[in-house]
Amino acid sequence: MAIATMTAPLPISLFPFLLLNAAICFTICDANSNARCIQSEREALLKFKNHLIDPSNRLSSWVEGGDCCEWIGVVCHNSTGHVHQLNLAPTLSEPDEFAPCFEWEAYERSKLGGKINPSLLELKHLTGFPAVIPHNLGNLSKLHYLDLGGNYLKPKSFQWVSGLSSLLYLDLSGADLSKANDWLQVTFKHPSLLELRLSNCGLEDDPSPVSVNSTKSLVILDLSGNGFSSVSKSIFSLHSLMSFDLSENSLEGAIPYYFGNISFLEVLDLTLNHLNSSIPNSLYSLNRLQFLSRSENQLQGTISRAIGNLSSITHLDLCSNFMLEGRLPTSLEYLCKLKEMDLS
Ligand SMILES: *[C@@H]1O[C@H](CO)[C@@H](O)[C@H](O)[C@H]1NC(C)=O
Ligand SMILES: *[C@@H]1O[C@H](CO)[C@@H](O)[C@H](O)[C@H]1NC(C)=O
Ligand SMILES: *[C@@H]1O[C@H](CO)[C@@H](O)[C@H](O)[C@H]1NC(C)=O
Ligand SMILES: *[C@@H]1O[C@H](CO)[C@@H](O)[C@H](O)[C@H]1NC(C)=O
Ligand SMILES: *[C@@H]1O[C@H](CO)[C@@H](O)[C@H](O)[C@H]1NC(C)=O
Ligand SMILES: CC(=O)N[C@H]1CO[C@H](CO)[C@@H](O)[C@@H]1O
Repeated sequence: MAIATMTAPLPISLFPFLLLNAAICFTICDANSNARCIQSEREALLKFKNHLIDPSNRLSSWVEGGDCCEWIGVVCHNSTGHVHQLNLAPTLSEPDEFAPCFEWEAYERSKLGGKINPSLLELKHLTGFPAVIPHNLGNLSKLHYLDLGGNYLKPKSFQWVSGLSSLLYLDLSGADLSKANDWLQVTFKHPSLLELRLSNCGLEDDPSPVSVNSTKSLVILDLSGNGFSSVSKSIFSLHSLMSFDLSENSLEGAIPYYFGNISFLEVLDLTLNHLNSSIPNSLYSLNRLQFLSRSENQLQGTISRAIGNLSSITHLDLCSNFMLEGRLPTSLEYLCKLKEMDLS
C-alpha cells in the first residue's frame, strides 16, 4: 500500500499546504542569512538522512554541497552557524479530526522512518530535537486508520542520545523502542534533558532493572500508553520531576508508596491502569500537587482525611474506581484551590 501511495501524484488541493511549507522555509532561511553551514555538520546531516526512510522526499533540499542552514527543518545559530534545531515533524495543514482523508494520508506519508544514525552526535550544539515522529496522541487517536508497522523509527539503543549533551527536549512518542533497553539508563543520566516524551513506544518493565544515579534534571516525563506493569524505582530518585504521566499502562497491585519522595510533583496521571490498593498516605504529603488522576483503576478502601493536605490541588479525578467506599472526609473543605473533582 505504501508503494502505491508513494508513487501517486499529489492531489491538487495539497498545494496550499506545500506553499505554507515554503513560506516557513523562507522565514528560516532569512533568519539564517548570515549563517554559514559548518562542513562537518553538513556531512553528519547527510549521513543521518541516508539512514532515514523519507517516502514523500521531504528532505529533498538536503543535498551534497548545499548550505545546510537553508535546508528544510534545519535551524542554525544565526552567527556561529552551528545547527541548533531539527524540526522534522510531519505537518498537517489543519490539525483537526475533520481534516479530509487525503490530508491525513499525506501526513502519514510525510512521516520519516528508518534508523537514527549516530552521526547526529556530531551536532554538538543541538538544543532542540522536537520529534522526528511527534505523534500527538490526541491527534492520532482520531485517525481513522493507523499502520504502525514497518515504516517507523526503531532505534536499538539510546546511546546516540547520551552524545547530544545539550539536549533539553526529546519527543520520540510513537517510535518503536521495544529494543532500546537502555532508554532509562541513558535519559536519567543525561545532564540537561528537561522533558522526555516516550508515549506509545512499546516500552515494558526492564527485566534486569539497574538502579541509576540520575542527574535529576528531568522535569517532565511522559511514559503514557506503554506496557509497564510496575514503576521503576529509579523514577523515585528524579527529585526535580514536576509532571509524570503513566496513564494507559498496565500497572498492577499497589500504588507505590515512594511517590511521596517526588516532592515537587505537580501533575500525576495514573489513569487507566490496574492499581488495586488503597491510596497510600505518602501521596497526601505532595503539597504541590495540582493535578491528580487515578481514574479507571481498581482502587480500594476509603479516602483518608489526609486528603485535606493536598493544598495545591486544582483537579482531582478518582472516577471509575468501583471499590472505593465510605464517606467523603470533611477535610475536603481545606482544598481551597479545587476547581474540578470527579468521583463518579
Ligand atoms: C542573532 O542572535 C543574537 C544572539 O543570540 C540575537 O541577539 C539576535 O537577535 C539574533 N538575530 C536574529 C536576526 O535572529
Ligand atoms: C550511585 O552513587 C552512590 C554514591 O555516590 C554509589 O555508591 C553507587 O555505587 C552509585 N550507583 C550506581 C548504580 O552507579
Ligand atoms: C524515598 O525516600 C526515603 C527517605 O528519604 C528513602 O529512604 C528511600 O530510599 C526513597 N525511596 C526511593 C525508592 O527512592
Ligand atoms: C491486586 O492485584 C494483584 C496483581 O494483579 C493481585 O495479586 C492482588 O491479589 C490484588 N489485591 C487485591 C486486594 O485485590
Ligand atoms: C497532613 O498534615 C498534617 C498537618 O500538617 C500532618 O500532621 C500530617 O502528617 C499530614 N499527613 C500526611 C499524610 O502527609
Ligand atoms: C485535538 C488535538 O490534540 N490537536 C492537536 C494536534 O497536534 C497539534 C500539533 O502538535 C496541536 O497543536 C493540536 O492541539
